[in-house]
Amino acid sequence: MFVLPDLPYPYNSLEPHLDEETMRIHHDKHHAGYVEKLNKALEGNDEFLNIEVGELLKSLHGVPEEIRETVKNNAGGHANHSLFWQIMTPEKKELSGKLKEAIEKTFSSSFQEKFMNAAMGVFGSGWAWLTKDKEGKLELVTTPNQDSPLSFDLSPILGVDVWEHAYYLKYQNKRADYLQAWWNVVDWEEVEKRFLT
Ligand code: MN3
Repeated sequence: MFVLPDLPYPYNSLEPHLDEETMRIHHDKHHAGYVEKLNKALEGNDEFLNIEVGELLKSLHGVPEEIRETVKNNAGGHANHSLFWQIMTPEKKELSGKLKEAIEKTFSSSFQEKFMNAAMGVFGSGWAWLTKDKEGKLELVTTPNQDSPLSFDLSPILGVDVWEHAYYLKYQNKRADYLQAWWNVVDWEEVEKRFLT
């Protein structure tokens, strides 16, 4: 069975950037819902309940067709949110080291602007990602709904949820304000760790 991971910090600890109520609903209702629906969809297909969610997303073609779309959406929701909680922190962390070098080499000095543009450009619900491929090459990608870069053989190392449920309570329709605030809670140490593994 897939299990909802605890938030690695208190619900209110990302304030004022991300508010407690949003974090509670987002984690306890939305993320929990993906996990619950994923387990339910896979009832009777136990071989898929005992693998990592990332492995499941890479092997969707093997999932019975009648549940494949439900599994894709909810496994994606589970994997995407599990990463999202991990790459945020209440402690201010700066981009540095090997990741900083790689980002500057790939995107020159305008990484943040390019990432923001990608996130602002997602029409409707979805995610913006910084990914690395098998050669370690960085790329900015966006996915609709709960699609995961893992399904395209890309490892997400940073991602931001631009579904309205991620920001509407505090920022209403102002996605740009949410994204601007979100940079303050990005855990660059964790992102670099993911880049180097
Ligand atoms: Mn979400």
